[in-house]
Amino acid sequence: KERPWFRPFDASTRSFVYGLQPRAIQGMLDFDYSCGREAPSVAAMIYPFGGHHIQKFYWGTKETLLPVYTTVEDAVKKHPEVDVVVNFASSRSVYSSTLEIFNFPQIKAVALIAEGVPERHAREILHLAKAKNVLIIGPATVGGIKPGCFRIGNSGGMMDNIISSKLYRPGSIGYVSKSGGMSNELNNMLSLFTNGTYEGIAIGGDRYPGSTFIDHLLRYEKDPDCKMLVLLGEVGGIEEYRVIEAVKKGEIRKPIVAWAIGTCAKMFSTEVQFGHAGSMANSDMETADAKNKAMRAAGFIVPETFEELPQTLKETYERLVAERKIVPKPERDPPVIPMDYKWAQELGLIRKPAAFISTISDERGQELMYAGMRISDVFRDNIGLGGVVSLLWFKRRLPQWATKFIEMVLMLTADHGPAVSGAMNTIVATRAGKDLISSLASGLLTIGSRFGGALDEAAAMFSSARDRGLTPREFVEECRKQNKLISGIGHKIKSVNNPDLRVELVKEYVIKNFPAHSLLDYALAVEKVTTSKKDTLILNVDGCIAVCFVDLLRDSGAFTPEEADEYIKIGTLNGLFVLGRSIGFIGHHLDQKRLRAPLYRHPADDIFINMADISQPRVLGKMN
Ligand code: Q5B
Repeated sequence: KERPWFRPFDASTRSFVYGLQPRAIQGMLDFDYSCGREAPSVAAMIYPFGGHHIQKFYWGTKETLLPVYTTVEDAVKKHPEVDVVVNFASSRSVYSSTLEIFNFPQIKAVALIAEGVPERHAREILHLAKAKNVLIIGPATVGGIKPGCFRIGNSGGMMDNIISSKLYRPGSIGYVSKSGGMSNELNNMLSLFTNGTYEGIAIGGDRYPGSTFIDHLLRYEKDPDCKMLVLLGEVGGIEEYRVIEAVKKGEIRKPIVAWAIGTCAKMFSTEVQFGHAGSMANSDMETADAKNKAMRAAGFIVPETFEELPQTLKETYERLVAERKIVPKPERDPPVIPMDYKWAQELGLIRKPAAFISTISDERGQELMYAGMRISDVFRDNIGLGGVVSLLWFKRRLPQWATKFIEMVLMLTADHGPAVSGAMNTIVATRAGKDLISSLASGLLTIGSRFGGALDEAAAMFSSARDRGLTPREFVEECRKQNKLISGIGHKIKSVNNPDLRVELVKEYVIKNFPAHSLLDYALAVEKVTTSKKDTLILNVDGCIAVCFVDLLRDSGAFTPEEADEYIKIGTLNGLFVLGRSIGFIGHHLDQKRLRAPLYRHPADDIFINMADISQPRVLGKMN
């Protein structure tokens, strides 16, 4: 239904918000809910980028969805009931977006929030709005508020302010000011000294606002539900004089309390520019003092000082009540508005156990931290990849001989040719058309107790045997009796006569640099026993790295015995092979891509296919 011209907003007003402003929209919806509105005042958002989609908001304790359209045309087609746009477009795009909005006659009011709109654009918008009979509020404003009905964007401040200023229900006083901040002051004053705000508009502080004091005061004058007017003017401009004219002509008859801010300007020896673009007196009549004097002379109710404004409001209101022009309604209890979880948390009102605990890194501060070490210090101290692994895996800085050992392991295990199981799978996956991550994952998933993933078990088996006081021979015997292969022993192609030089390098480094290497010595004694049976049963690369790492954990002085045991138990050591070999798997993937290698199909003659053991196909259930 059509609203009367003097009442552009009521409890059924529906609006579009131009721009992605989830916080402001949530604020509008919370206000609506507090007013007891049936439907949210925001019907949709308009945002030219990112395509049509929907966004989720709270409606009280429940959730609701709002569509996002890319054009005003689409939004208008879908929502013929909407007649207000809250335009959050920036100063750069507010002109073009407002012109786009003007193409649709169903839009009767537009609030322009942007600051710094070029005056030429503001004047053109103003001119076009007049021609099209569209009410413009702003630019450079929070907008305004109609208690119990409609809130423009962030007007009225946070929800606790809305509730304490009783903006969830209408009062009887209509005000107009320039500043959004002062509007909040007025809302507060009116809630304390009168029955509250009926409607409040902040026209914005620019020199060419889309609507001025007089436009809104004439509306309030006509609106039978608005009983008393307040004008909060300021130094600069002559808009207050247009209101004086209207009062003089009898166009405004309702009692009007007024004050022009900026009376302190006379205390300065030079002309003062206050916060707003238009708040500077260019002539004597534009000073706040001159305006207050002229308004008083015209019959406005003007206090002597701003501090007296609350008392003046109170007296005027009480007179209207006494004259039965205002009949205060019984107060209703303020609505309970569910508080946003984040906000309640910021206020320290609620607590919740965290679902996750993390103790190794933190990116929330100014600088990324690895186990308490700034990333800039990681580079300043040149701790290398081994140092980073020691921070992120062990949450401590290990001595250089240990970090160098970690780097050595990563370099040694980086690759062992294309024929090993993991590289093969990476290559086959790549040739089947898989991407880098899938091909790498295919290779990594091949790492197991026989291939590359024997470190953890080797560490556990060798240290347990040694800790239990078994001689190497007893250990080998025990495994044989249990029919158990010794993890870390044996290799497909390496042997005593064809030694694995990687293992030789590790041994050499450890013997030279580690403070102690008792488990390595024990493993080498075990190797002597196993290779005496078969020369391929050498201490392999997995086994050698594993026992040396146990020596590192136990004898570096950096770990307690309990910590050392825990790292073995929780499966840390296979991580070394996984990390190192990822380098090689990625290399194989890139290699195959570069070679444009086609799909691989294994030759069938290389597979012995035998179904001879299946005499008859098995039939499950009854056959007709
Ligand atoms: N026998 C590695 O097997 C391999 C024995 C054993 C006691 C053992 C095997 C094994 C434990 C797991 C392990 C890591 C499968 C290997 C790696 C990374 C790599 C790979 C690359 C790279 C080799 C022959 C005879 C049998 C067996 C006996 C074998 N292993 N006895 N303890 N551990 N090791 N994996 O050669 O009496 O004849 O029946 O599982 O440490 O993965 O380069 O390729 O960098 O990528 O096929 O180096 O040793 O030997 O299974 O035919 O056994 O020796 O019981 O005895 P083979 P099999 P018998 S490093």
